[in-house]
Amino acid sequence: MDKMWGESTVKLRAENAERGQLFEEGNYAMFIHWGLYSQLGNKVDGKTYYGIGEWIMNPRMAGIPPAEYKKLAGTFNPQEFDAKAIAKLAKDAGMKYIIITSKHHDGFAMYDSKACDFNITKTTPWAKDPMHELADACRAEGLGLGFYYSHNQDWTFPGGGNGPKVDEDGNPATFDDYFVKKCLPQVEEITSNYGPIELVWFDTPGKMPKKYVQQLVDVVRKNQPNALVSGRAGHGLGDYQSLGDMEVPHRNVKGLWEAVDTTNDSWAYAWYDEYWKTPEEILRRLIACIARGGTYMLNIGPRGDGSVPERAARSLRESGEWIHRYPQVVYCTDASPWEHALPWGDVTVKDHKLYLSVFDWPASGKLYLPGLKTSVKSAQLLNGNEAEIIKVEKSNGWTVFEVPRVAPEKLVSVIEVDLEDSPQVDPTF
Ligand code: H79
Repeated sequence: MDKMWGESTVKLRAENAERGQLFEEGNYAMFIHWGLYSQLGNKVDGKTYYGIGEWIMNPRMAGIPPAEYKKLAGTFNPQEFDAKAIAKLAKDAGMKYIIITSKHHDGFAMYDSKACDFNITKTTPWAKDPMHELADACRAEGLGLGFYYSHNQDWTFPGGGNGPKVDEDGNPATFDDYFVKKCLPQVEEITSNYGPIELVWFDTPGKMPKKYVQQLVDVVRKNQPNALVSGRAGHGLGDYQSLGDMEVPHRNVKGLWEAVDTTNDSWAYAWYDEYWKTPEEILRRLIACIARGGTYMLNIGPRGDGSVPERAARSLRESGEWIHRYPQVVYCTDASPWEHALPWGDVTVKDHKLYLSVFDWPASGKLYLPGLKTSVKSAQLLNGNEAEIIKVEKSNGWTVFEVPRVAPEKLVSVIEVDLEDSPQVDPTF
Protein backbone atom coordinates (compact mmCIF):
# COMPACT_ATOMS: atom_id res chain seq x y z
CA MET A 1 0.00 0.00 0.00
CA ASP A 2 2.75 2.49 0.82
CA LYS A 3 4.19 1.70 -2.58
CA MET A 4 1.46 3.81 -4.09
CA TRP A 5 2.25 7.17 -2.63
CA GLY A 6 5.70 6.36 -1.27
CA GLU A 7 6.99 6.22 2.24
CA SER A 8 7.79 9.90 2.48
CA THR A 9 4.26 10.79 1.49
CA VAL A 10 2.72 8.33 3.89
CA LYS A 11 4.85 9.79 6.68
CA LEU A 12 3.76 13.28 5.73
CA ARG A 13 0.16 12.24 5.61
CA ALA A 14 0.33 10.41 8.94
CA GLU A 15 -0.20 13.85 10.52
CA ASN A 16 -3.81 13.30 9.65
CA ALA A 17 -4.55 9.67 10.41
CA GLU A 18 -7.92 9.64 8.75
CA ARG A 19 -6.83 11.12 5.45
CA GLY A 20 -3.61 9.13 5.48
CA GLN A 21 -5.74 6.04 5.70
CA LEU A 22 -7.82 7.17 2.75
CA PHE A 23 -4.76 7.50 0.55
CA GLU A 24 -3.20 4.25 1.61
CA GLU A 25 -6.29 2.61 0.23
CA GLY A 26 -7.04 5.13 -2.45
CA ASN A 27 -5.85 3.52 -5.67
CA TYR A 28 -9.04 4.35 -7.57
CA ALA A 29 -10.38 7.87 -8.04
CA MET A 30 -12.96 9.87 -9.96
CA PHE A 31 -11.83 12.65 -12.29
CA ILE A 32 -14.42 15.25 -13.34
CA HIS A 33 -14.09 17.63 -16.29
CA TRP A 34 -16.81 20.23 -16.02
CA GLY A 35 -16.86 23.83 -17.17
CA LEU A 36 -18.42 26.35 -19.57
CA TYR A 37 -17.33 24.14 -22.47
CA SER A 38 -19.61 21.37 -21.15
CA GLN A 39 -22.59 23.39 -22.39
CA LEU A 40 -21.38 23.10 -25.97
CA GLY A 41 -20.59 19.40 -25.87
CA ASN A 42 -18.32 19.95 -28.92
CA LYS A 43 -20.98 21.68 -31.03
CA VAL A 44 -20.77 25.38 -31.99
CA ASP A 45 -23.36 27.09 -34.20
CA GLY A 46 -24.63 23.71 -35.37
CA LYS A 47 -21.19 22.43 -36.31
CA THR A 48 -19.60 19.54 -34.43
CA TYR A 49 -15.90 19.65 -33.65
CA TYR A 50 -14.78 16.11 -33.00
CA GLY A 51 -11.93 16.01 -30.53
CA ILE A 52 -11.20 17.53 -27.20
CA GLY A 53 -14.23 19.47 -25.96
CA GLU A 54 -12.58 21.46 -23.18
CA TRP A 55 -10.33 22.80 -25.94
CA ILE A 56 -13.29 24.07 -27.98
CA MET A 57 -12.16 27.72 -27.93
CA ASN A 58 -8.67 26.76 -29.13
CA PRO A 59 -7.84 27.66 -32.77
CA ARG A 60 -7.27 23.96 -33.42
CA MET A 61 -10.92 23.33 -32.51
CA ALA A 62 -13.67 25.96 -33.08
CA GLY A 63 -11.35 28.94 -32.52
CA ILE A 64 -13.65 31.05 -30.35
CA PRO A 65 -12.16 34.46 -29.40
CA PRO A 66 -11.95 35.05 -25.60
CA ALA A 67 -14.59 37.82 -25.59
CA GLU A 68 -17.01 35.55 -27.44
CA TYR A 69 -16.23 32.54 -25.25
CA LYS A 70 -16.82 34.53 -22.08
CA LYS A 71 -20.46 35.01 -23.11
CA LEU A 72 -21.05 31.30 -22.43
CA ALA A 73 -21.11 32.18 -18.73
CA GLY A 74 -24.40 34.04 -19.28
CA THR A 75 -26.20 30.78 -20.06
CA PHE A 76 -24.46 28.51 -17.58
CA ASN A 77 -27.25 27.37 -15.27
CA PRO A 78 -26.59 23.82 -14.06
CA GLN A 79 -29.91 23.13 -12.37
CA GLU A 80 -29.25 19.39 -12.46
CA PHE A 81 -25.92 19.58 -10.62
CA ASP A 82 -26.20 17.34 -7.57
CA ALA A 83 -22.99 17.15 -5.57
CA LYS A 84 -24.40 14.53 -3.21
CA ALA A 85 -25.39 12.25 -6.09
CA ILE A 86 -21.94 12.61 -7.66
CA ALA A 87 -20.19 11.80 -4.38
CA LYS A 88 -22.50 8.82 -3.90
CA LEU A 89 -21.75 7.65 -7.44
CA ALA A 90 -18.02 7.78 -6.73
CA LYS A 91 -18.54 5.89 -3.50
CA ASP A 92 -20.74 3.26 -5.16
CA ALA A 93 -18.11 2.94 -7.90
CA GLY A 94 -15.52 2.00 -5.26
CA MET A 95 -13.55 5.20 -5.74
CA LYS A 96 -11.75 6.86 -2.82
CA TYR A 97 -11.46 10.50 -3.87
CA ILE A 98 -12.63 12.99 -6.50
CA ILE A 99 -10.51 15.43 -8.52
CA ILE A 100 -12.53 18.14 -10.30
CA THR A 101 -11.58 20.95 -12.69
CA SER A 102 -11.43 24.17 -10.67
CA LYS A 103 -10.02 25.97 -13.71
CA HIS A 104 -9.19 24.48 -17.09
CA HIS A 105 -7.17 26.06 -19.91
CA ASP A 106 -10.15 28.31 -20.75
CA GLY A 107 -9.43 30.25 -17.56
CA PHE A 108 -12.97 30.04 -16.15
CA ALA A 109 -12.99 29.45 -12.39
CA MET A 110 -15.66 26.91 -11.49
CA TYR A 111 -15.62 28.27 -7.93
CA ASP A 112 -16.09 31.58 -6.14
CA SER A 113 -12.83 33.39 -6.93
CA LYS A 114 -11.93 36.81 -5.56
CA ALA A 115 -8.80 36.85 -7.69
CA CYS A 116 -10.60 36.85 -11.05
CA ASP A 117 -14.15 37.82 -11.93
CA PHE A 118 -14.36 35.27 -14.74
CA ASN A 119 -15.86 32.73 -12.35
CA ILE A 120 -19.04 30.81 -11.72
CA THR A 121 -20.52 32.91 -8.90
CA LYS A 122 -19.82 36.27 -10.52
CA THR A 123 -20.85 35.67 -14.11
CA THR A 124 -23.48 32.94 -14.31
CA PRO A 125 -27.23 33.02 -13.60
CA TRP A 126 -26.69 30.03 -11.27
CA ALA A 127 -24.26 32.09 -9.15
CA LYS A 128 -23.43 29.26 -6.74
CA ASP A 129 -20.10 27.64 -5.81
CA PRO A 130 -20.33 23.92 -6.69
CA MET A 131 -17.03 23.21 -4.96
CA HIS A 132 -18.44 23.97 -1.52
CA GLU A 133 -21.28 21.55 -2.21
CA LEU A 134 -18.90 18.91 -3.50
CA ALA A 135 -16.50 19.35 -0.57
CA ASP A 136 -19.39 18.83 1.88
CA ALA A 137 -20.73 15.85 -0.06
CA CYS A 138 -17.30 14.19 -0.24
CA ARG A 139 -16.78 14.65 3.48
CA ALA A 140 -20.20 13.13 4.20
CA GLU A 141 -19.32 10.06 2.06
CA GLY A 142 -15.80 9.74 3.51
CA LEU A 143 -14.24 10.57 0.15
CA GLY A 144 -11.22 12.74 -0.49
CA LEU A 145 -11.33 15.81 -2.73
CA GLY A 146 -8.77 17.48 -4.93
CA PHE A 147 -8.68 20.16 -7.59
CA TYR A 148 -7.43 20.17 -11.17
CA TYR A 149 -5.87 23.57 -11.89
CA SER A 150 -4.43 24.63 -15.25
CA HIS A 151 -1.45 26.64 -13.99
CA ASN A 152 0.43 27.42 -17.18
CA GLN A 153 -2.23 27.67 -19.86
CA ASP A 154 -4.91 30.34 -19.45
CA TRP A 155 -6.54 31.31 -22.73
CA THR A 156 -8.65 34.24 -21.50
CA PHE A 157 -6.45 36.13 -19.01
CA PRO A 158 -3.88 38.57 -20.42
CA GLY A 159 -0.42 37.04 -20.22
CA GLY A 160 -1.64 33.49 -19.48
CA GLY A 161 0.01 30.64 -21.40
CA ASN A 162 -1.36 30.64 -24.99
CA GLY A 163 -3.67 33.48 -23.87
CA PRO A 164 -4.16 37.12 -24.92
CA LYS A 165 -0.90 39.05 -25.30
CA VAL A 166 -2.44 42.39 -24.35
CA ASP A 167 -4.77 43.54 -21.58
CA GLU A 168 -8.20 45.23 -22.00
CA ASP A 169 -6.50 48.59 -22.64
CA GLY A 170 -4.26 47.17 -25.31
CA ASN A 171 -1.12 47.25 -23.16
CA PRO A 172 1.27 44.32 -23.42
CA ALA A 173 0.74 41.64 -20.75
CA THR A 174 3.41 39.25 -19.54
CA PHE A 175 3.21 35.78 -18.01
CA ASP A 176 4.34 37.41 -14.77
CA ASP A 177 1.21 39.60 -14.82
CA TYR A 178 -0.99 36.53 -15.16
CA PHE A 179 0.94 34.60 -12.54
CA VAL A 180 0.88 37.32 -9.89
CA LYS A 181 -2.66 38.59 -10.50
CA LYS A 182 -4.46 35.32 -11.15
CA CYS A 183 -2.60 32.02 -10.96
CA LEU A 184 -0.90 32.32 -7.58
CA PRO A 185 -3.91 33.89 -5.80
CA GLN A 186 -6.24 31.27 -7.26
CA VAL A 187 -4.07 28.43 -6.05
CA GLU A 188 -4.16 30.16 -2.63
CA GLU A 189 -7.95 30.13 -2.89
CA ILE A 190 -8.45 26.51 -3.87
CA THR A 191 -6.06 25.38 -1.15
CA SER A 192 -7.62 27.62 1.55
CA ASN A 193 -11.37 27.76 1.03
CA TYR A 194 -12.59 24.16 0.88
CA GLY A 195 -11.20 22.53 4.02
CA PRO A 196 -8.62 19.76 3.82
CA ILE A 197 -8.00 18.56 0.26
CA GLU A 198 -6.06 15.54 -0.89
CA LEU A 199 -4.41 16.69 -4.07
CA VAL A 200 -3.78 19.56 -6.47
CA TRP A 201 -3.71 18.26 -10.03
CA PHE A 202 -1.65 20.68 -12.12
CA ASP A 203 -1.59 19.95 -15.87
CA THR A 204 0.40 20.87 -19.00
CA PRO A 205 3.34 22.84 -17.52
CA GLY A 206 4.70 23.58 -21.00
CA LYS A 207 7.75 25.81 -20.66
CA MET A 208 6.64 27.38 -17.39
CA PRO A 209 9.82 28.45 -15.55
CA LYS A 210 10.73 26.47 -12.43
CA LYS A 211 10.53 29.49 -10.11
CA TYR A 212 6.79 29.82 -10.77
CA VAL A 213 6.06 26.12 -10.31
CA GLN A 214 8.05 26.19 -7.07
CA GLN A 215 5.94 29.08 -5.77
CA LEU A 216 2.74 27.15 -6.50
CA VAL A 217 4.03 24.02 -4.79
CA ASP A 218 5.05 26.16 -1.79
CA VAL A 219 1.50 27.49 -1.54
CA VAL A 220 0.08 23.96 -1.59
CA ARG A 221 2.57 22.85 1.10
CA LYS A 222 1.75 25.88 3.27
CA ASN A 223 -2.03 25.54 3.09
CA GLN A 224 -2.38 21.78 2.67
CA PRO A 225 0.71 20.10 4.10
CA ASN A 226 -0.89 16.68 3.60
CA ALA A 227 -1.97 17.16 0.00
CA LEU A 228 -0.19 15.65 -2.97
CA VAL A 229 0.93 17.62 -6.02
CA SER A 230 0.59 15.95 -9.43
CA GLY A 231 3.68 15.23 -11.48
CA ARG A 232 2.37 17.49 -14.22
CA ALA A 233 3.23 20.50 -12.08
CA GLY A 234 6.54 20.31 -13.95
CA HIS A 235 10.29 20.37 -13.17
CA GLY A 236 9.97 17.18 -11.09
CA LEU A 237 8.38 19.18 -8.27
CA GLY A 238 5.28 16.98 -8.01
CA ASP A 239 4.92 14.05 -5.62
CA TYR A 240 4.23 11.36 -8.16
CA GLN A 241 4.27 10.61 -11.86
CA SER A 242 1.18 11.05 -13.98
CA LEU A 243 1.27 8.93 -17.13
CA GLY A 244 0.05 10.17 -20.51
CA ASP A 245 -3.66 10.83 -20.96
CA MET A 246 -5.63 7.56 -21.23
CA GLU A 247 -2.43 5.48 -21.01
CA VAL A 248 -2.50 2.11 -19.25
CA PRO A 249 1.07 0.77 -19.19
CA HIS A 250 1.99 -2.72 -20.37
CA ARG A 251 4.94 -3.25 -18.03
CA ASN A 252 5.18 -2.52 -14.33
CA VAL A 253 6.18 1.06 -13.59
CA LYS A 254 8.28 1.84 -10.52
CA GLY A 255 7.66 4.63 -8.03
CA LEU A 256 4.45 6.48 -7.38
CA TRP A 257 2.27 6.94 -10.40
CA GLU A 258 -1.25 7.38 -11.62
CA ALA A 259 -3.02 6.60 -14.87
CA VAL A 260 -5.80 8.94 -16.01
CA ASP A 261 -8.56 7.56 -18.17
CA THR A 262 -12.12 8.30 -19.27
CA THR A 263 -15.44 6.42 -19.11
CA ASN A 264 -15.85 7.15 -22.84
CA ASP A 265 -13.30 8.73 -25.22
CA SER A 266 -13.60 12.31 -23.95
CA TRP A 267 -12.74 14.33 -20.86
CA ALA A 268 -15.44 16.97 -21.12
CA TYR A 269 -19.01 16.14 -22.20
CA ALA A 270 -19.20 15.53 -25.98
CA TRP A 271 -22.69 15.05 -27.40
CA TYR A 272 -21.66 12.37 -29.92
CA ASP A 273 -19.38 10.34 -27.70
CA GLU A 274 -21.26 7.17 -26.80
CA TYR A 275 -18.14 5.00 -26.71
CA TRP A 276 -18.79 4.03 -23.11
CA LYS A 277 -16.53 1.55 -21.42
CA THR A 278 -18.40 -1.48 -20.17
CA PRO A 279 -18.15 -2.45 -16.49
CA GLU A 280 -15.80 -5.22 -17.55
CA GLU A 281 -13.52 -2.82 -19.45
CA ILE A 282 -13.38 -0.54 -16.42
CA LEU A 283 -12.38 -3.44 -14.18
CA ARG A 284 -9.77 -4.66 -16.65
CA ARG A 285 -8.15 -1.24 -16.84
CA LEU A 286 -8.35 -0.60 -13.10
CA ILE A 287 -6.88 -3.98 -12.21
CA ALA A 288 -4.20 -3.61 -14.91
CA CYS A 289 -3.09 -0.29 -13.40
CA ILE A 290 -2.97 -1.66 -9.87
CA ALA A 291 -1.15 -4.77 -11.09
CA ARG A 292 1.39 -2.54 -12.88
CA GLY A 293 2.00 -0.82 -9.53
CA GLY A 294 -0.08 2.31 -9.92
CA THR A 295 -3.35 3.99 -9.22
CA TYR A 296 -6.25 4.65 -11.58
CA MET A 297 -8.28 7.83 -12.00
CA LEU A 298 -11.35 7.54 -14.22
CA ASN A 299 -13.11 10.59 -15.64
CA ILE A 300 -16.74 11.57 -16.09
CA GLY A 301 -17.85 14.64 -18.05
CA PRO A 302 -21.14 16.05 -16.71
CA ARG A 303 -23.32 18.01 -19.12
CA GLY A 304 -23.64 21.78 -18.95
CA ASP A 305 -26.77 21.36 -16.87
CA GLY A 306 -24.74 19.40 -14.31
CA SER A 307 -26.27 15.98 -15.03
CA VAL A 308 -24.04 12.93 -15.36
CA PRO A 309 -24.60 10.82 -18.50
CA GLU A 310 -26.48 7.72 -17.34
CA ARG A 311 -24.37 5.27 -19.33
CA ALA A 312 -21.24 6.42 -17.49
CA ALA A 313 -23.02 6.17 -14.15
CA ARG A 314 -24.31 2.69 -14.95
CA SER A 315 -20.89 1.30 -15.88
CA LEU A 316 -19.38 2.85 -12.76
CA ARG A 317 -22.06 1.39 -10.52
CA GLU A 318 -21.86 -2.08 -12.03
CA SER A 319 -18.08 -2.26 -11.84
CA GLY A 320 -18.37 -0.79 -8.34
CA GLU A 321 -20.65 -3.61 -7.26
CA TRP A 322 -17.91 -6.03 -8.24
CA ILE A 323 -15.28 -4.02 -6.34
CA HIS A 324 -17.48 -4.05 -3.24
CA ARG A 325 -17.68 -7.86 -3.57
CA TYR A 326 -13.89 -8.19 -3.99
CA PRO A 327 -12.26 -5.22 -2.22
CA GLN A 328 -9.27 -7.36 -1.27
CA VAL A 329 -8.27 -7.62 -4.96
CA VAL A 330 -8.13 -3.85 -5.46
CA TYR A 331 -7.30 -1.89 -2.32
CA CYS A 332 -3.93 -1.86 -0.58
CA THR A 333 -2.54 -4.45 -2.98
CA ASP A 334 0.91 -4.57 -4.57
CA ALA A 335 2.04 -4.92 -8.17
CA SER A 336 2.17 -8.23 -10.01
CA PRO A 337 5.52 -10.05 -9.67
CA TRP A 338 5.09 -11.04 -13.34
CA GLU A 339 5.45 -7.35 -14.26
CA HIS A 340 2.98 -7.65 -17.14
CA ALA A 341 -0.48 -9.05 -17.83
CA LEU A 342 -0.87 -12.81 -18.26
CA PRO A 343 -2.78 -14.36 -21.18
CA TRP A 344 -5.97 -14.81 -19.13
CA GLY A 345 -5.80 -11.80 -16.81
CA ASP A 346 -3.73 -10.15 -14.15
CA VAL A 347 -2.37 -10.56 -10.64
CA THR A 348 -2.43 -8.35 -7.56
CA VAL A 349 -0.62 -9.22 -4.34
CA LYS A 350 -1.23 -8.79 -0.65
CA ASP A 351 1.47 -10.16 1.66
CA HIS A 352 1.56 -13.92 0.97
CA LYS A 353 -1.58 -13.95 -1.14
CA LEU A 354 -2.04 -13.69 -4.87
CA TYR A 355 -5.31 -12.56 -6.39
CA LEU A 356 -5.73 -13.86 -9.91
CA SER A 357 -8.29 -11.73 -11.73
CA VAL A 358 -9.37 -13.86 -14.66
CA PHE A 359 -10.70 -11.81 -17.57
CA ASP A 360 -10.71 -14.65 -20.10
CA TRP A 361 -11.88 -17.78 -18.38
CA PRO A 362 -10.23 -21.01 -19.67
CA ALA A 363 -12.87 -23.29 -21.19
CA SER A 364 -10.36 -26.17 -20.78
CA GLY A 365 -10.94 -26.26 -17.02
CA LYS A 366 -7.26 -25.54 -16.35
CA LEU A 367 -5.67 -22.19 -15.55
CA TYR A 368 -1.89 -21.89 -15.93
CA LEU A 369 0.40 -19.64 -13.90
CA PRO A 370 3.94 -19.48 -15.33
CA GLY A 371 7.20 -19.63 -13.35
CA LEU A 372 5.92 -19.23 -9.78
CA LYS A 373 8.80 -20.33 -7.52
CA THR A 374 7.02 -19.95 -4.17
CA SER A 375 5.18 -22.96 -2.76
CA VAL A 376 1.41 -22.83 -2.82
CA LYS A 377 -0.45 -23.62 0.40
CA SER A 378 -3.93 -23.61 -1.05
CA ALA A 379 -6.08 -21.97 -3.69
CA GLN A 380 -9.71 -21.05 -3.70
CA LEU A 381 -12.20 -19.77 -6.17
CA LEU A 382 -13.91 -16.73 -4.70
CA ASN A 383 -17.57 -16.01 -5.12
CA GLY A 384 -18.38 -12.94 -3.08
CA ASN A 385 -18.08 -14.03 0.54
CA GLU A 386 -18.02 -17.70 -0.42
CA ALA A 387 -14.98 -19.66 -1.52
CA GLU A 388 -14.41 -23.07 -3.05
CA ILE A 389 -11.09 -24.84 -2.57
CA ILE A 390 -9.62 -25.91 -5.91
CA LYS A 391 -6.89 -28.39 -6.81
CA VAL A 392 -3.40 -27.10 -7.64
CA GLU A 393 -0.47 -28.98 -9.14
CA LYS A 394 3.01 -28.11 -10.35
CA SER A 395 3.99 -29.20 -13.83
CA ASN A 396 7.28 -28.24 -15.52
CA GLY A 397 7.40 -24.87 -13.80
CA TRP A 398 3.74 -24.19 -14.35
CA THR A 399 1.29 -23.92 -11.48
CA VAL A 400 -1.92 -25.46 -12.76
CA PHE A 401 -5.30 -24.79 -11.19
CA GLU A 402 -8.21 -27.10 -11.78
CA VAL A 403 -11.24 -24.87 -12.31
CA PRO A 404 -14.85 -25.26 -13.44
CA ARG A 405 -15.33 -24.95 -17.19
CA VAL A 406 -17.70 -22.05 -16.73
CA ALA A 407 -16.62 -18.82 -15.05
CA PRO A 408 -18.29 -18.41 -11.67
CA GLU A 409 -18.59 -14.62 -12.00
CA LYS A 410 -20.24 -12.64 -14.77
CA LEU A 411 -17.61 -9.88 -14.86
CA VAL A 412 -14.24 -11.04 -13.52
CA SER A 413 -13.69 -14.28 -11.60
CA VAL A 414 -11.07 -14.34 -8.87
CA ILE A 415 -8.80 -17.09 -7.56
CA GLU A 416 -7.08 -16.46 -4.25
CA VAL A 417 -3.77 -18.26 -3.88
CA ASP A 418 -2.21 -18.63 -0.43
CA LEU A 419 1.57 -18.91 -0.59
CA GLU A 420 4.16 -20.08 1.94
CA ASP A 421 6.08 -16.84 1.47
CA SER A 422 6.16 -13.61 -0.57
CA PRO A 423 5.75 -14.46 -4.25
CA GLN A 424 8.89 -15.14 -6.28
CA VAL A 425 8.70 -15.52 -10.04
CA ASP A 426 11.26 -16.85 -12.50
CA PRO A 427 11.46 -13.99 -15.04
CA THR A 428 13.12 -16.22 -17.64
CA PHE A 429 10.29 -18.72 -17.66
O1 H79 B 1 -7.69 17.96 -19.09
C1 H79 B 1 -7.45 17.02 -20.10
C2 H79 B 1 -6.96 17.68 -21.34
O2 H79 B 1 -7.71 18.81 -21.71
C3 H79 B 1 -5.58 18.06 -20.95
N1 H79 B 1 -5.16 17.01 -20.04
C4 H79 B 1 -6.27 16.14 -19.80
C5 H79 B 1 -6.25 15.55 -18.42
C6 H79 B 1 -4.73 18.20 -22.11
N2 H79 B 1 -4.05 19.26 -22.37
N3 H79 B 1 -3.39 19.06 -23.48
N4 H79 B 1 -3.68 17.90 -23.93
C7 H79 B 1 -4.50 17.30 -23.10
C8 H79 B 1 -3.18 17.33 -25.14
C9 H79 B 1 -3.47 18.19 -26.27
C10 H79 B 1 -3.72 17.62 -27.49
C11 H79 B 1 -3.77 18.37 -28.68
FE1 H79 B 1 -5.07 18.97 -30.03
C12 H79 B 1 -3.44 17.81 -29.89
C13 H79 B 1 -3.78 19.74 -28.80
C14 H79 B 1 -3.47 20.03 -30.11
C15 H79 B 1 -3.27 18.83 -30.79
C16 H79 B 1 -6.80 18.03 -29.78
C17 H79 B 1 -6.50 17.97 -31.06
C18 H79 B 1 -6.92 19.39 -29.45
C19 H79 B 1 -6.69 20.08 -30.57
C20 H79 B 1 -6.47 19.21 -31.55
